[in-house]
Amino acid sequence: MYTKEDLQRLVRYQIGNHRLIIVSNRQPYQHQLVDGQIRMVIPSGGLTAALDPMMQACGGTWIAHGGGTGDRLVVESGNRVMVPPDDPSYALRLLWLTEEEERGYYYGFSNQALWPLCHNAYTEPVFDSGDWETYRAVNQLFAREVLDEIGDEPAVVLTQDYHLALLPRLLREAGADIVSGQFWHIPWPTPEVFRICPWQDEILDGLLGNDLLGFHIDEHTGNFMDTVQAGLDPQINRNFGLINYRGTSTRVRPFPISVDFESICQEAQSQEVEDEMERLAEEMGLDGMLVGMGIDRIDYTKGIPHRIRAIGRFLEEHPEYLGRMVFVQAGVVSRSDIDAYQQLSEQLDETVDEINSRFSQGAWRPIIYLPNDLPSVTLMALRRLSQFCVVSSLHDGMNLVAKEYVASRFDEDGVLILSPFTGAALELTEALIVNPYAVEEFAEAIHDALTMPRHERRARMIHMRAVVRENNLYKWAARLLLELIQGAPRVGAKSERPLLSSGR
Ligand code: GDG
Repeated sequence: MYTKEDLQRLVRYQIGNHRLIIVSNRQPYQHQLVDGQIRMVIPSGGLTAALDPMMQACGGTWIAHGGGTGDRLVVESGNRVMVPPDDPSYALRLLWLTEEEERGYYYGFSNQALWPLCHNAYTEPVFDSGDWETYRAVNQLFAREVLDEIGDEPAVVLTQDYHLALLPRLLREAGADIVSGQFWHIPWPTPEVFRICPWQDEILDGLLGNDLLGFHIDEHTGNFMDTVQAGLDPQINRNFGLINYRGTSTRVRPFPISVDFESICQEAQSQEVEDEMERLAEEMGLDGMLVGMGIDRIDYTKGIPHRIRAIGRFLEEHPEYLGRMVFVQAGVVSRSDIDAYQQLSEQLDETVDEINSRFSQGAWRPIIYLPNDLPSVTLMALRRLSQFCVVSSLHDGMNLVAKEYVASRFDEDGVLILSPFTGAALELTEALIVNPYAVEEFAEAIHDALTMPRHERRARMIHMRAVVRENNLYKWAARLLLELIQGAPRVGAKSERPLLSSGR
């Protein structure tokens, strides 16, 4: 099993005297001003959940948008603050955006154009030229910030996700001594889908400014190469995953992201989680109940209404479970400034109400819906209290919720119901794989989960835990960094001085 220490060694000895810089839209630690007090908030989402443990292991600098109301009050010179607060191990450097910039770049082009474009979830992308111009301008702001951060030092820059598709080309054009990699956390669609984007060529050109471009799975790397082939005039070597374009080459590879298996497994066993399980069981009336659960950012790609409808169908088909089973849907509301997300929230409220009023008996209701940003101890207690967990994404790059569930079940119990349209389904083959659009099959999968014998649950969970333990987050980070370094031999030179210092 690959460990945090292995990753630290790799960074220390392989990256030479290069600085390690991560760039993303979202920051891993946000500061909010609440009643005159500064409160630290860990934003929910897969990207930060995965990369914070990596940065804690490696050190370096993470550049991100300072979107918290209290962020300006905590930064020191150079807009930097060391994080995490209780064990500072890397520097967070924040850049500021105006409301208008955030609206056009983040809520606009990133999340109303690129996000729906890359997910087959049937929400139409909105291509607004004003948003696009702002997206370009904000990518330039990020580029200036990166160049200022590295000065004339050599650096390994790992750009994250779809908010910053133009950044790598801007960095390359600046001529700095940068080895540039990018990880795309969401799916990449087929060329037929992507070509509706009026700025397809600029986006592809931006991404091909990278030395290395990573996706979760083969299908997305293949789709990306097909899109480049159809849209630009590149030379592509599919056997080597290599695209030559404008005189330089970009390697395109799959890197299935993961979780910090050991730390989740340990956290799940803590006394704090035991206490929280007792509290929740009492507060929600879960004692003696069969419990199912889902945890998601409330997003239309996650298939949440589909799973609520499947619970309804299950109760229709199996009325013997009335009064005996509760499904808890937790998760934080996100991007609520966008119409499609407001509509989803309304639709979810209605669907939950409808199922609850149809099936409730006395004080018992089948669905408990908690659209709140819950603390991780509560989520962990829910995972442990549940007989099954549902991940029913309509389309998902990977889905970390599925892997977190597996990592937390140190008791080798619990059933995972998983959509085949997640990257995770390729690894977690012992889950009950079910199409979220097929309501009858979905309802039967819930029944199967509740009636599965203990020995089968155990065998399946042991298998999935071995997969997540082996392919953990540190292995993901190491593979990504190694691939980046190996493609850029000049980085390998060992340095006598401490390598990735966390600040400047
Ligand atoms: C993108 C890709 C890819 C959720 N609600 C709460 C909360 N969460 C945490 C979960 C998990 C994370 O948020 C969600 O991660 P996912 O991977 O499921 O999804 P996205 O945010 O869409 O992430 C995805 C990922 O990037 C990584 O590459 O897997 O495919 O879409 O960690 O536990 N955490 C807290 N409160 C909540 O209410 N604290």
